[in-house]
Amino acid sequence: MPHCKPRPDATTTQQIVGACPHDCPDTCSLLTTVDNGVAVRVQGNPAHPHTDGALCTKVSRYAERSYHPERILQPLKRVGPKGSGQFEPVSWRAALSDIAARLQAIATRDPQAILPYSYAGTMGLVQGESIAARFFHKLGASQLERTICAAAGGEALVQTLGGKLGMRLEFFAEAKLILIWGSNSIASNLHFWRYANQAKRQGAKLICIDPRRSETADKCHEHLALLPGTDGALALALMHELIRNDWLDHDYLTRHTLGWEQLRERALSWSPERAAQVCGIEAAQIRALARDYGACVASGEPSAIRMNYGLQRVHGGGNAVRLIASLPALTGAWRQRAGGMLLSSSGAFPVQRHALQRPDLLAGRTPRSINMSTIGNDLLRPASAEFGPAIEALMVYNSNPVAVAPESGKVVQGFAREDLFTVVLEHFQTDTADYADYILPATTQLEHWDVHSSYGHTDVLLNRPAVTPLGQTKPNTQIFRELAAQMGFDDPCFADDDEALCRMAYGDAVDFDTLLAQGFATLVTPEAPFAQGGFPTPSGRCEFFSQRLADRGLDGLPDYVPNHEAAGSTSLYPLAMISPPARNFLNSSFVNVKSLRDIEGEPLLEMHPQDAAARQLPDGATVRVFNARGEHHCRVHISHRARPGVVHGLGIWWRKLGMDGTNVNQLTSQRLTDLGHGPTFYDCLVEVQGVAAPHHAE
Ligand SMILES: Nc1nc2c(c(=O)[nH]1)N[C@H]1C(S)=C(S)[C@@H](COP(=O)(O)OP(=O)(O)OC[C@H]3O[C@@H](n4cnc5c(=O)[nH]c(N)nc54)[C@H](O)[C@@H]3O)O[C@H]1N2
Ligand SMILES: Nc1nc2c(c(=O)[nH]1)N[C@H]1C(S)=C(S)[C@@H](COP(=O)(O)OP(=O)(O)OC[C@H]3O[C@@H](n4cnc5c(=O)[nH]c(N)nc54)[C@H](O)[C@@H]3O)O[C@H]1N2
Ligand SMILES: [Mo]
Repeated sequence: MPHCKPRPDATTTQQIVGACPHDCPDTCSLLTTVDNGVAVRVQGNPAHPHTDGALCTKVSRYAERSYHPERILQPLKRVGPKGSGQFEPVSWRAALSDIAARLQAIATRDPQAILPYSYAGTMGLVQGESIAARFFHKLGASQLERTICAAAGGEALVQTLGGKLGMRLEFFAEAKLILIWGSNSIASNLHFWRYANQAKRQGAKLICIDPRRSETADKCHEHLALLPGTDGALALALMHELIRNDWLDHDYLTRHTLGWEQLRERALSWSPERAAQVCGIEAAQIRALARDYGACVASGEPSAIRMNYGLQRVHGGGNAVRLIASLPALTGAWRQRAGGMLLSSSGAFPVQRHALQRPDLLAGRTPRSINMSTIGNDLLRPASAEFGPAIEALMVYNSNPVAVAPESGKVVQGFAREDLFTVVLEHFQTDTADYADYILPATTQLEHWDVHSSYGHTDVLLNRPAVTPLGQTKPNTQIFRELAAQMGFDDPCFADDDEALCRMAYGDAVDFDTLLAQGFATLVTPEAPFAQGGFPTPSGRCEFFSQRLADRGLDGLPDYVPNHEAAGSTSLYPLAMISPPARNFLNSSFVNVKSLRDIEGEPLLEMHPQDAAARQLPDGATVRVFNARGEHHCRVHISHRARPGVVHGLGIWWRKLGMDGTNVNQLTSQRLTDLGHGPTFYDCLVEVQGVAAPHHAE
């Protein structure tokens, strides 16, 4: 731990402006107080309008995480059996030369047997996708299809609106109706909630659409607790009501949309009664929602939708997002800056990906792609003509797949392969690092340069290092630079330093001096992006009908696509389980920070009193949650946050910190979404039984 003695001498205290690196729509501007070379406090930057001087609980503990006594500060080499977590320290030189030799030997046979595995442990463009991407391009390694979070919804936005674009965050404050759809904003999009609350205080109505009665649902005027994966049916019934009552903007529909006649016909087959049956709610609730949404057409008041990725982690997630993203075009809500919808703003950022990642280093090779959401299956696949070589080496950074990827039973089996060579770049000995041959110690956001875009607002942020790297840690970029040198990759682009990479990320599109001076810069984007149409689709219209999808043999028109594992479809597993984020963790990050873990307590399964009574489960009972893929033990929490038939296993615990060395992903499946090849974490049926208390030996 840092020595935190108060230092009266003000000259030793500095404040450094940085950026929160986490996978969250908020991308906050951070102010780190550095006292004599030690970061003692991390706060929200009051000068950044969206951050407004406030951080979530977890990131306000960022210094505790960086100086954590269990932080990995030197390279480690495996000494015990795979997965046993036994390591010994090794020098950087020995580690890198052995890793390079092992990769080289595989690459000589077929570099596609090597797979990078990374996601958004840091969202930084430099530590996320610069030198590492160049390294794997030069090597000719397999490419990773990065689908684990937002692939279905992302593709749905592209096919419907033409890009990951939507309302500007700040204008939600002026809306008169806000539908918060598939999002627990208070837990996972706190800085949006601030604007929604402002709107609420000015008389706006807030409606939450979520199977779980979340903290956000508690604070909204209405809550529709539909069954998981039924949002498409709800959206179609809303359209049905908008059509029947003529709550439509005909001029907008004619000028700025494609496929209205066909969509209209489909929606007319979705009466509120039909949808109510599918969604497990009352038809009257659907009519009331349509009345609220449709009222804005006559009154001219702005209606806004904040979707989040929670609703697209099911089989029909892509189609559901296509339907919801279509709604503002029916009512013409896009005409106003406080109307329309937002799922992601990331498409607004002019990131110079080619310059950062240098795909030209592939030199004409076209390696295969492996979907990160099916890593369990793919690690167990033998070589074949269709698949190519078996995966022989895995380089993991910015991710904890053993905890976060679906169907952990298979993932663990794959990582445990004795013939798999695994290198993990990490801050901590995570569940994944336990299976590494080498763990390489990486810097945290307090110790390196980076530059960030956002998927919830439209500001670019710069992160300056606040302190020097702890112990022997190095930034991801530096680790891959040194590995490239060991492999004899001498292209000059491997020498680009991190500050140069930060400048390169946006080229001339963002003024770097502004970033250096204040830490953030706002993109110039239209206030109401689709007020006059101008959708960046092939037709220039909001595409209800997508020729691009039809050309792929898919339905060109969005529809309700039922879950792979629809509620009520089997008596063996009668409960639908969703596993949304816990408020004090960020995916599996922060689970090892004791002060935060203490708030979350232990892995819990929220269950409705009726479902608990049917199973004679008292509150706090230890239960076994199971299906054909596996079982997970945790404690049941009887709670009105759950509706009958749906249980919630809040995520994502480290397996080794859980009750029986598993987490909820022991139960989730590797089946994919309708669009984007995404995972279906919330499309998962289970049964729950009490576990007898452990027998005490006398
Ligand atoms: N505190 C915290 N913040 C986070 C994260 C975290 O782990 N912790 N994760 C971050 C990440 S990686 C992401 S991608 C973002 C967004 O991540 P999201 O997962 O979208 O996060 P939430 O906004 O919590 O939204 C999930 C909500 O969707 C609900 N939901 C589940 N299934 C359905 C469904 O079928 N239909 C509908 N309508 N709702 C459903 C859940 O009950 C939950 O309340 O949040 C980020 N922010
Ligand atoms: N059941 C269930 N599973 C889910 C989800 C769910 O809702 N339910 N959500 C899914 C979603 S939306 C997502 S986005 C994924 C998230 O999955 P991941 O992207 O794997 O996210 P984390 O679990 O936070 O793991 C990130 C790891 O990166 C490390 N890290 C952070 N910064 C750095 C760095 O600078 N360098 C290096 N080398 N390492 C770093 C952290 O220490 C951490 O262990 O999980 C998915 N899994
Ligand atoms: Mo995510």
